[in-house]
Amino acid sequence: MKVALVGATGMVGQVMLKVLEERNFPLTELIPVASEKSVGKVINFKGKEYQIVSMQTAIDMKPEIALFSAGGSTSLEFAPKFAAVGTTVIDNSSAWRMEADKKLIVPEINAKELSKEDKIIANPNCSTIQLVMVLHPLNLKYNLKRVIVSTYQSVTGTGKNAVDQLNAEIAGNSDVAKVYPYEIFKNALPQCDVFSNDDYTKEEIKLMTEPKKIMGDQTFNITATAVRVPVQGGHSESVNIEFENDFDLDEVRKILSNTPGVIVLDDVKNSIYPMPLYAEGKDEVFVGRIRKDLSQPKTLNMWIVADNLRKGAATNAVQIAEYLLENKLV
Ligand code: 2RA
Repeated sequence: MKVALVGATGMVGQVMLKVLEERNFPLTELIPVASEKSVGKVINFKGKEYQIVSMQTAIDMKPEIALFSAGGSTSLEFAPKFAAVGTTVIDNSSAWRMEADKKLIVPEINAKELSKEDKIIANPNCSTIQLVMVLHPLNLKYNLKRVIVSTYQSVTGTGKNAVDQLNAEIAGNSDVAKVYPYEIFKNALPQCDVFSNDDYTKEEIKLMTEPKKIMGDQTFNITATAVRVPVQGGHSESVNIEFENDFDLDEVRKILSNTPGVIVLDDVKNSIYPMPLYAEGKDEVFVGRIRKDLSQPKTLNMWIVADNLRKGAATNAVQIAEYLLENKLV
């Protein structure tokens, strides 16, 4: 099993290497791909050295799977070229997510949609993945009517340069390349990605469109506000959910506790709730502060936290690859 890793030197690429090793993914050959300036450099995977190669070299090697985390334009140009030689691409960018003929997959929810014919598979946006992991089981039981999500997103979602900006500002060094329009330390920026239609950011539009596709349900309404905060461990989300049907809080907690990949941390008397500092490096989606919305019936508030580089990106992509393998789709 040859696996290409496109974007091997990026933050998500590095986490994918870690996850592939942790989960003992049965690859026989790793083909790391990065920008031309990195070609020839060596990366270490499971104690073995692999040379970074060019995109064309990787395509010519015809890997069974190509894990992409290299941005939308690179994926638009090269994913079809891998697919043309028979490679199945799992792409972390937003390039293919909303294409009608491309699958947008969170394995715990809709992996069964996958077939041998799917040669370019989209990994959802990180803040979407952690949201739908919680919305899906509750939707099945109580029928979603409307969702309001406000996110508090880690700087790791923007990349290494953003982490460097935050750390430099914490150290009092303002003479650092600015990724954001403002200082991020001691601040909260109500802008994740660029502004787009109707004064929503692209991040908010992803949160308002991807969940319906993944869950196969266009019947509920969703609105989002995405905020960048000076945090590194993961994304947090405050979520208000109105259902068509009434619910019982204990039953909600039980449903979520029994959902693979979700951990309920909800004991406010002892200040037990999810936090990015403790979610970092873990693959689960943590949910807490589960409580009735006292302002209206059939409505719930909750707090959802996950490491955006792991379940929000690398782990979800590797889980898709595992599903393809287990079901002989590659
Ligand atoms: C972010 N979800 O957090 C986006 C892309 N990783 O910036």
